[in-house]
Amino acid sequence: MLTLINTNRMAPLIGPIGIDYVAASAEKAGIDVEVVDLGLADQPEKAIKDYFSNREPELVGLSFRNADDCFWPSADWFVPGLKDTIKTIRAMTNAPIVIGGVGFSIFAKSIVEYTGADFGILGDGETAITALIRQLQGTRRFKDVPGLIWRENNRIHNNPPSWPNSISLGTTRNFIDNPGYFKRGGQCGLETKRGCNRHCIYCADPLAKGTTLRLRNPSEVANEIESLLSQGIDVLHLCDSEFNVPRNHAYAICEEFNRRSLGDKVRWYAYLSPSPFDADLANVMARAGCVGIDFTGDSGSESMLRTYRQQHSKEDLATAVKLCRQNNIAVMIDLLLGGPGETLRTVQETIDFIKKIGPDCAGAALGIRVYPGTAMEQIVAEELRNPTNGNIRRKYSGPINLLKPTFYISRALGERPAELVRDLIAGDERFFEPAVEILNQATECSDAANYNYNENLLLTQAIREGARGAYWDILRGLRNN
Ligand code: B12
Repeated sequence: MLTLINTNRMAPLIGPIGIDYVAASAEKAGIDVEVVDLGLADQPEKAIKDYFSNREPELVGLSFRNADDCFWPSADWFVPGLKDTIKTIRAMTNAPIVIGGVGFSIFAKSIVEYTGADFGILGDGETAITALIRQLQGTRRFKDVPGLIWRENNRIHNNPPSWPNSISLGTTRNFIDNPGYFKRGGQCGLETKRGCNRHCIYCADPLAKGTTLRLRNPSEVANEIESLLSQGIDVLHLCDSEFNVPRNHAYAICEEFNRRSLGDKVRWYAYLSPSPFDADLANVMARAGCVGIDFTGDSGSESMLRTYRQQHSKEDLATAVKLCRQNNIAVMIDLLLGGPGETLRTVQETIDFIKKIGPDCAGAALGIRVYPGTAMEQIVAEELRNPTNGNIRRKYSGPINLLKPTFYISRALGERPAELVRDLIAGDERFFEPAVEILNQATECSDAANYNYNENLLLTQAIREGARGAYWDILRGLRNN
């Protein structure tokens, strides 16, 4: 038997859809699966102890979604909590422990090392988990399990993950309590594809999800929506890195939704790149039920867009906003301020530009979380050779350790970059402002301009009172009241 444990308790709660997919795949392979959901448990430690007091699984799988909250100056780090959870489980069972999940996959080997877990699976879990169980039951040829991190002779080995050309996932979505999550989280998720073939300098998605685009059959995706609808879930957030990459797949998905008139029954949100995005795509998305798009805008300065290796231009952003307006789609632009080469002038240019093109809201995130294996890591390594480098922000001391939340904010923005950005925003309520850093502590931000969803009490309360939708859209509604 396989026991899968969800470790993500961040409120508002997000359903652990990775567990739904992995569990469905293991069950299809003939493995008994049980799920322990710490996200829904009042007392997680007690839930673990109660469960293992009368169960002895062959393998315990932990799903680890967020390694940290990726938000400066909060910089909340969850890896030590994962280590504690593993300690609690170890005290109750001798079963081997494997960790998976997107947060895990970014740092796979380091997290296995740090937590003392037996195994980890980098990337897709569906086929890998079955392969691992079969090896545990048989010849223990661990090198045959795709993406497996494993220990032998006091060394930790890591197998290359497999990123198959296409993926087929379970559509019944009945291993986790999706209705419970819908009630507490405001929206549920699903994927139409995996992987991202772009090269943005800061992004961890290619590491955790692979660079090969793996598409799902549109009819399978629509079946999944119908399963969720039958559970009473009619507000969704797609979990693709960028829904419109590739554009024609997004179009085909929407056509299938339209063929089944799903647009009349569900409202959904998605992350998109500002390019490729055209009138036909905007129109087919709106008809298919899309009510809100969060664009990876990054910047309104052409030079910063090139630095980030984005493929879109400022004009693409302006067009994207216009097309959303024409199709009644709420539009959010996510900014990433403070990257290499950012100055007061480029920030000013960005904020002025966003004000001019007028999205419904814009997230003014300040500070780039530096991930190992990205181009940002190389830039930081290069810059650290200069002893006067002042671009790194972190809450820990000692050598730079990218497993811990480590951020980059261009020192050209001065000692108080958040204040500078807030001054430029000048109270424009469409912006979610960066939090101010006070004496190395984050301010308690409890207003609707707080765009960190980590333990966001205002959001949690709004959802409890019936709000549904993407978090930015719920917060936008609160600000407009
Ligand atoms: C969509 C999304 C959101 C949506 C979620 C909407 C929804 N209804 O689900 C919203 C906007 C709400 C959101 C919020 C946040 N997000 Co987010 N989000 C994503 C995104 C794009 C997809 C996540 C997803 O569901 N993927 C699909 C599922 C199926 O994949 P999966 O969970 O990885 O599972 C697979 C494998 O990992 C593995 N697996 C999973 N579990 C297990 C267990 C075992 C045992 C095994 C073997 C395998 C395994 O198999 C699964 C199937 O192949 C990812 C980036 C990405 N491309 O993944 C970021 C991402 C996960 N988010 C991230 C962050 C930081 C956050 C926030 C903390 C931001 C904030 N400060 O507010 C919050 C956290 C919210 C919460 N309560 O947890 C980061 C985490 C980075 C990190 N440092 O760890 C990511 C990676 C983005 C990034 N690159 O920065 N997010």
